[in-house]
Amino acid sequence: MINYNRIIEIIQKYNSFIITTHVNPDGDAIGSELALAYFLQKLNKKFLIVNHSSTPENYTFLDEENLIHKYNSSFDKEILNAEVLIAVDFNTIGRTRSMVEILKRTKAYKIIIDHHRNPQNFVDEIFVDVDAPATGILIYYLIKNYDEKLIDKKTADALYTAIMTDTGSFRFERITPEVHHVVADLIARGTNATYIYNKVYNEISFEKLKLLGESICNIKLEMDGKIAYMILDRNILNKYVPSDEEFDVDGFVNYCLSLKSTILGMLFFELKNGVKVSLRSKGTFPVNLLAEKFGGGGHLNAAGIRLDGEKLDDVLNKVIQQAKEDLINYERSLK
Ligand SMILES: [Mn+2]
Repeated sequence: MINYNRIIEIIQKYNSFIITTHVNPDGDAIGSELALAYFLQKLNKKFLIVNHSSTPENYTFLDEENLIHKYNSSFDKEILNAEVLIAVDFNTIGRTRSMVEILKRTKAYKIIIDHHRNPQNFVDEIFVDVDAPATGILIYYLIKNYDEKLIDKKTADALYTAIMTDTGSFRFERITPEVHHVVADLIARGTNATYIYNKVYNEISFEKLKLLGESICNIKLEMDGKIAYMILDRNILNKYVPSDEEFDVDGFVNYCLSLKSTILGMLFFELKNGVKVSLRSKGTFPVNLLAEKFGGGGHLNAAGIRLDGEKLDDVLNKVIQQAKEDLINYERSLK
Protein backbone atom coordinates (compact mmCIF):
# COMPACT_ATOMS: atom_id res chain seq x y z
CA MET A 1 0.00 0.00 0.00
CA ILE A 2 1.37 3.37 -0.98
CA ASN A 3 1.66 6.13 1.59
CA TYR A 4 -0.11 8.85 -0.42
CA ASN A 5 0.07 11.29 2.49
CA ARG A 6 3.84 11.11 2.28
CA ILE A 7 3.81 11.99 -1.44
CA ILE A 8 1.47 14.90 -0.69
CA GLU A 9 3.82 16.02 2.07
CA ILE A 10 6.69 16.13 -0.45
CA ILE A 11 4.57 18.00 -2.98
CA GLN A 12 3.50 20.56 -0.38
CA LYS A 13 7.00 21.08 0.94
CA TYR A 14 8.64 21.95 -2.38
CA ASN A 15 7.90 24.30 -5.25
CA SER A 16 9.61 23.13 -8.43
CA PHE A 17 9.19 19.72 -10.01
CA ILE A 18 10.50 17.71 -12.94
CA ILE A 19 8.29 14.90 -14.19
CA THR A 20 9.71 12.24 -16.47
CA THR A 21 9.01 8.76 -17.78
CA HIS A 22 10.51 5.92 -19.81
CA VAL A 23 11.71 5.71 -23.43
CA ASN A 24 8.88 5.01 -25.91
CA PRO A 25 6.20 6.16 -23.51
CA ASP A 26 2.89 4.32 -23.56
CA GLY A 27 -0.55 5.57 -22.57
CA ASP A 28 0.08 4.91 -18.90
CA ALA A 29 3.31 6.90 -18.95
CA ILE A 30 1.85 9.92 -20.79
CA GLY A 31 -1.51 9.85 -18.98
CA SER A 32 0.15 9.60 -15.56
CA GLU A 33 2.58 12.43 -16.30
CA LEU A 34 -0.19 14.75 -17.48
CA ALA A 35 -2.60 13.95 -14.63
CA LEU A 36 0.21 14.62 -12.16
CA ALA A 37 1.08 17.87 -13.94
CA TYR A 38 -2.56 19.05 -13.92
CA PHE A 39 -2.56 18.34 -10.18
CA LEU A 40 0.62 20.38 -9.62
CA GLN A 41 -0.83 23.15 -11.80
CA LYS A 42 -3.84 23.43 -9.50
CA LEU A 43 -1.54 23.66 -6.48
CA ASN A 44 0.33 26.52 -8.19
CA LYS A 45 3.57 24.54 -8.31
CA LYS A 46 6.24 25.07 -10.93
CA PHE A 47 6.77 21.98 -13.07
CA LEU A 48 8.40 20.72 -16.24
CA ILE A 49 7.57 17.46 -18.00
CA VAL A 50 10.53 16.28 -20.03
CA ASN A 51 11.01 12.87 -21.67
CA HIS A 52 13.67 11.19 -23.76
CA SER A 53 11.12 10.35 -26.48
CA SER A 54 8.57 12.56 -28.11
CA THR A 55 4.95 11.76 -27.34
CA PRO A 56 3.49 9.12 -29.69
CA GLU A 57 1.01 10.74 -32.10
CA ASN A 58 -2.01 8.88 -30.67
CA TYR A 59 -1.56 10.40 -27.22
CA THR A 60 -0.99 14.03 -28.21
CA PHE A 61 -4.73 14.75 -27.90
CA LEU A 62 -4.29 14.57 -24.11
CA ASP A 63 -1.67 17.32 -24.10
CA GLU A 64 -3.56 20.32 -25.48
CA GLU A 65 -1.31 22.77 -23.67
CA ASN A 66 1.86 21.11 -25.02
CA LEU A 67 3.20 20.56 -21.53
CA ILE A 68 5.38 17.59 -22.50
CA HIS A 69 8.84 18.34 -23.89
CA LYS A 70 11.34 16.14 -25.65
CA TYR A 71 14.65 16.31 -23.84
CA ASN A 72 17.64 18.31 -25.11
CA SER A 73 20.43 20.02 -23.21
CA SER A 74 18.57 23.35 -23.07
CA PHE A 75 16.52 21.80 -20.24
CA ASP A 76 19.60 20.93 -18.18
CA LYS A 77 19.58 24.09 -16.12
CA GLU A 78 15.97 23.65 -15.08
CA ILE A 79 16.52 19.96 -14.31
CA LEU A 80 19.58 20.76 -12.21
CA ASN A 81 17.77 23.50 -10.29
CA ALA A 82 14.52 21.64 -9.66
CA GLU A 83 13.75 20.68 -6.09
CA VAL A 84 11.97 17.41 -6.83
CA LEU A 85 12.15 14.84 -9.60
CA ILE A 86 9.16 12.52 -10.03
CA ALA A 87 9.79 9.41 -12.11
CA VAL A 88 6.53 7.82 -13.24
CA ASP A 89 5.86 4.35 -14.66
CA PHE A 90 9.46 3.07 -14.66
CA ASN A 91 12.04 2.07 -12.10
CA THR A 92 15.48 1.83 -13.73
CA ILE A 93 17.32 5.00 -14.65
CA GLY A 94 18.58 3.52 -17.94
CA ARG A 95 15.06 3.71 -19.33
CA THR A 96 15.44 7.50 -19.58
CA ARG A 97 18.20 6.98 -22.20
CA SER A 98 19.62 10.41 -23.11
CA MET A 99 18.55 11.83 -19.74
CA VAL A 100 20.54 9.41 -17.57
CA GLU A 101 23.50 11.75 -17.04
CA ILE A 102 21.51 14.84 -16.17
CA LEU A 103 19.25 12.85 -13.82
CA LYS A 104 22.34 11.58 -12.03
CA ARG A 105 23.71 15.10 -11.73
CA THR A 106 20.65 16.89 -10.41
CA LYS A 107 20.46 17.36 -6.66
CA ALA A 108 16.66 17.27 -6.80
CA TYR A 109 14.91 15.06 -4.25
CA LYS A 110 13.95 12.05 -6.34
CA ILE A 111 10.89 9.83 -6.06
CA ILE A 112 9.40 7.01 -8.12
CA ILE A 113 5.66 6.43 -8.52
CA ASP A 114 5.29 3.11 -10.31
CA HIS A 115 3.86 -0.40 -10.52
CA HIS A 116 6.79 -2.47 -11.84
CA ARG A 117 8.75 -5.07 -9.91
CA ASN A 118 12.34 -4.78 -8.63
CA PRO A 119 12.94 -1.03 -8.53
CA GLN A 120 16.53 0.11 -8.92
CA ASN A 121 17.82 2.34 -6.19
CA PHE A 122 18.47 5.63 -8.01
CA VAL A 123 16.01 7.73 -6.02
CA ASP A 124 15.38 8.91 -2.46
CA GLU A 125 11.95 7.39 -2.01
CA ILE A 126 10.04 4.72 -3.91
CA PHE A 127 6.25 4.53 -4.05
CA VAL A 128 5.43 1.29 -5.79
CA ASP A 129 2.39 -0.97 -5.88
CA VAL A 130 3.01 -4.03 -8.05
CA ASP A 131 -0.65 -5.04 -7.76
CA ALA A 132 -1.78 -1.85 -9.46
CA PRO A 133 -2.75 -2.46 -13.10
CA ALA A 134 -1.44 0.97 -14.13
CA THR A 135 0.54 3.85 -12.68
CA GLY A 136 -2.47 6.00 -13.58
CA ILE A 137 -4.52 4.42 -10.85
CA LEU A 138 -1.87 5.41 -8.30
CA ILE A 139 -2.02 9.03 -9.52
CA TYR A 140 -5.82 8.84 -9.23
CA TYR A 141 -5.59 7.80 -5.58
CA LEU A 142 -2.93 10.42 -4.93
CA ILE A 143 -5.13 13.27 -6.16
CA LYS A 144 -8.22 11.79 -4.54
CA ASN A 145 -6.38 11.62 -1.23
CA TYR A 146 -5.63 15.32 -1.46
CA ASP A 147 -8.93 16.62 -2.83
CA GLU A 148 -11.12 14.67 -5.22
CA LYS A 149 -12.60 17.88 -6.61
CA LEU A 150 -9.28 18.41 -8.38
CA ILE A 151 -9.99 15.47 -10.71
CA ASP A 152 -11.50 17.51 -13.52
CA LYS A 153 -12.39 16.22 -16.99
CA LYS A 154 -8.96 16.61 -18.57
CA THR A 155 -7.35 14.89 -15.59
CA ALA A 156 -9.97 12.14 -15.82
CA ASP A 157 -9.24 11.72 -19.55
CA ALA A 158 -5.51 11.35 -18.88
CA LEU A 159 -6.09 8.82 -16.09
CA TYR A 160 -8.66 6.88 -18.11
CA THR A 161 -6.18 6.60 -20.99
CA ALA A 162 -3.48 5.40 -18.61
CA ILE A 163 -5.66 2.68 -17.13
CA MET A 164 -7.30 1.63 -20.41
CA THR A 165 -4.01 1.18 -22.24
CA ASP A 166 -2.12 -0.64 -19.49
CA THR A 167 -4.97 -3.10 -18.95
CA GLY A 168 -5.45 -3.91 -22.64
CA SER A 169 -8.82 -2.17 -22.42
CA PHE A 170 -9.71 -3.84 -19.13
CA ARG A 171 -8.85 -7.40 -20.18
CA PHE A 172 -5.55 -8.18 -18.46
CA GLU A 173 -4.72 -9.59 -15.03
CA ARG A 174 -5.06 -7.34 -12.00
CA ILE A 175 -8.50 -6.15 -13.05
CA THR A 176 -10.55 -5.95 -9.90
CA PRO A 177 -13.93 -4.48 -8.98
CA GLU A 178 -11.94 -1.59 -7.56
CA VAL A 179 -10.41 -0.81 -10.96
CA HIS A 180 -13.87 -0.63 -12.49
CA HIS A 181 -15.01 1.63 -9.65
CA VAL A 182 -12.18 4.02 -10.45
CA VAL A 183 -13.00 3.96 -14.15
CA ALA A 184 -16.70 4.49 -13.41
CA ASP A 185 -15.75 7.55 -11.37
CA LEU A 186 -13.63 8.91 -14.26
CA ILE A 187 -16.55 8.46 -16.68
CA ALA A 188 -18.83 10.19 -14.17
CA ARG A 189 -16.40 13.13 -14.28
CA GLY A 190 -16.92 13.52 -18.02
CA THR A 191 -14.58 11.08 -19.76
CA ASN A 192 -16.04 9.70 -22.97
CA ALA A 193 -14.81 6.10 -23.19
CA THR A 194 -15.60 5.70 -26.91
CA TYR A 195 -13.81 8.93 -27.82
CA ILE A 196 -10.68 7.95 -25.89
CA TYR A 197 -10.61 4.43 -27.37
CA ASN A 198 -10.92 5.78 -30.91
CA LYS A 199 -8.24 8.42 -30.36
CA VAL A 200 -5.79 5.85 -29.01
CA TYR A 201 -6.46 2.81 -31.20
CA ASN A 202 -8.41 3.80 -34.27
CA GLU A 203 -6.23 6.43 -35.87
CA ILE A 204 -3.26 4.38 -37.05
CA SER A 205 -1.78 4.88 -40.50
CA PHE A 206 -2.52 2.59 -43.45
CA GLU A 207 1.20 1.64 -43.50
CA LYS A 208 1.13 0.57 -39.89
CA LEU A 209 -2.01 -1.50 -40.48
CA LYS A 210 -0.25 -3.26 -43.37
CA LEU A 211 2.80 -3.78 -41.19
CA LEU A 212 0.54 -5.47 -38.65
CA GLY A 213 -0.93 -7.62 -41.42
CA GLU A 214 2.45 -8.81 -42.62
CA SER A 215 3.61 -9.41 -39.04
CA ILE A 216 0.62 -11.64 -38.44
CA CYS A 217 1.20 -13.53 -41.72
CA ASN A 218 4.75 -14.27 -40.58
CA ILE A 219 3.98 -15.52 -37.07
CA LYS A 220 6.09 -18.56 -36.21
CA LEU A 221 5.31 -21.34 -33.76
CA GLU A 222 7.40 -23.47 -31.42
CA MET A 223 6.51 -26.32 -29.06
CA ASP A 224 3.24 -27.24 -30.82
CA GLY A 225 2.13 -23.63 -30.81
CA LYS A 226 2.66 -23.02 -27.13
CA ILE A 227 5.10 -20.33 -28.20
CA ALA A 228 4.15 -17.91 -30.99
CA TYR A 229 6.40 -15.10 -32.15
CA MET A 230 6.69 -12.27 -34.65
CA ILE A 231 9.85 -10.85 -36.15
CA LEU A 232 9.96 -7.23 -37.25
CA ASP A 233 13.34 -6.98 -38.91
CA ARG A 234 14.70 -3.86 -40.65
CA ASN A 235 13.50 -5.15 -44.04
CA ILE A 236 9.85 -5.35 -43.13
CA LEU A 237 10.05 -2.18 -40.99
CA ASN A 238 11.65 -0.15 -43.77
CA LYS A 239 9.08 -1.40 -46.24
CA TYR A 240 6.22 0.25 -44.35
CA VAL A 241 7.67 2.76 -41.91
CA PRO A 242 10.96 3.98 -43.32
CA SER A 243 12.45 5.65 -40.26
CA ASP A 244 15.32 4.91 -37.96
CA GLU A 245 13.33 6.10 -35.01
CA GLU A 246 11.89 3.45 -32.81
CA PHE A 247 8.15 3.50 -33.01
CA ASP A 248 5.29 2.04 -31.14
CA VAL A 249 4.15 -1.44 -32.18
CA ASP A 250 2.47 -1.91 -28.85
CA GLY A 251 -0.33 -4.36 -29.15
CA PHE A 252 1.06 -6.30 -32.13
CA VAL A 253 2.40 -8.98 -29.80
CA ASN A 254 -1.05 -9.61 -28.35
CA TYR A 255 -2.11 -11.24 -31.64
CA CYS A 256 0.33 -14.06 -30.82
CA LEU A 257 -1.82 -14.86 -27.80
CA SER A 258 -5.03 -15.08 -29.81
CA LEU A 259 -4.18 -18.69 -30.73
CA LYS A 260 -5.82 -21.26 -28.48
CA SER A 261 -2.55 -23.18 -28.13
CA THR A 262 -0.36 -20.22 -27.16
CA ILE A 263 0.93 -19.61 -23.65
CA LEU A 264 3.83 -17.34 -24.58
CA GLY A 265 3.85 -14.67 -27.26
CA MET A 266 6.94 -12.73 -28.31
CA LEU A 267 7.74 -9.89 -30.65
CA PHE A 268 11.32 -9.27 -31.84
CA PHE A 269 11.88 -5.71 -33.03
CA GLU A 270 15.16 -5.03 -34.77
CA LEU A 271 16.54 -1.63 -33.73
CA LYS A 272 19.12 0.34 -35.65
CA ASN A 273 21.68 -1.15 -33.31
CA GLY A 274 20.19 -3.92 -31.22
CA VAL A 275 16.95 -5.77 -30.57
CA LYS A 276 13.89 -5.15 -28.45
CA VAL A 277 11.73 -8.08 -27.35
CA SER A 278 8.16 -7.79 -26.06
CA LEU A 279 6.85 -10.75 -24.07
CA ARG A 280 3.25 -11.62 -23.22
CA SER A 281 1.74 -14.69 -21.58
CA LYS A 282 -1.54 -16.27 -20.63
CA GLY A 283 -2.23 -17.68 -17.17
CA THR A 284 0.59 -17.84 -14.67
CA PHE A 285 3.62 -18.23 -16.92
CA PRO A 286 5.93 -15.47 -15.61
CA VAL A 287 7.39 -13.57 -18.56
CA ASN A 288 9.06 -11.12 -16.17
CA LEU A 289 11.37 -13.93 -14.98
CA LEU A 290 12.25 -14.80 -18.58
CA ALA A 291 12.94 -11.13 -19.30
CA GLU A 292 15.12 -10.76 -16.21
CA LYS A 293 17.48 -13.45 -17.53
CA PHE A 294 18.35 -10.98 -20.29
CA GLY A 295 18.46 -7.86 -18.16
CA GLY A 296 14.83 -6.91 -18.84
CA GLY A 297 11.79 -6.91 -16.61
CA GLY A 298 8.10 -6.21 -16.27
CA HIS A 299 5.01 -7.94 -14.97
CA LEU A 300 3.81 -11.56 -14.77
CA ASN A 301 2.00 -11.41 -18.13
CA ALA A 302 3.81 -8.55 -19.87
CA ALA A 303 7.51 -7.83 -19.94
CA GLY A 304 10.27 -6.57 -22.17
CA ILE A 305 13.94 -6.99 -23.00
CA ARG A 306 16.28 -4.58 -24.73
CA LEU A 307 19.65 -5.79 -26.00
CA ASP A 308 21.66 -2.92 -27.43
CA GLY A 309 24.37 -3.75 -29.94
CA GLU A 310 23.24 -7.36 -30.43
CA LYS A 311 22.33 -9.10 -33.69
CA LEU A 312 18.77 -10.19 -34.38
CA ASP A 313 19.67 -13.82 -35.16
CA ASP A 314 21.67 -14.22 -31.95
CA VAL A 315 18.89 -12.74 -29.86
CA LEU A 316 16.28 -14.93 -31.55
CA ASN A 317 18.31 -18.05 -30.85
CA LYS A 318 19.07 -17.43 -27.24
CA VAL A 319 15.70 -15.99 -26.19
CA ILE A 320 13.69 -18.74 -27.90
CA GLN A 321 16.02 -21.40 -26.43
CA GLN A 322 15.56 -19.96 -22.93
CA ALA A 323 11.81 -19.56 -23.46
CA LYS A 324 11.49 -23.25 -24.34
CA GLU A 325 13.44 -24.26 -21.24
CA ASP A 326 11.37 -21.99 -19.01
CA LEU A 327 8.13 -23.28 -20.50
CA ILE A 328 9.15 -26.93 -20.01
CA ASN A 329 10.04 -26.22 -16.37
CA TYR A 330 6.84 -24.27 -15.89
CA GLU A 331 4.70 -27.13 -17.21
CA ARG A 332 6.55 -29.59 -15.01
CA SER A 333 5.87 -27.41 -12.00
CA LEU A 334 2.13 -27.51 -12.72
CA LYS A 335 2.01 -31.31 -12.56
MN1 LIG B 1 2.45 1.21 -16.64
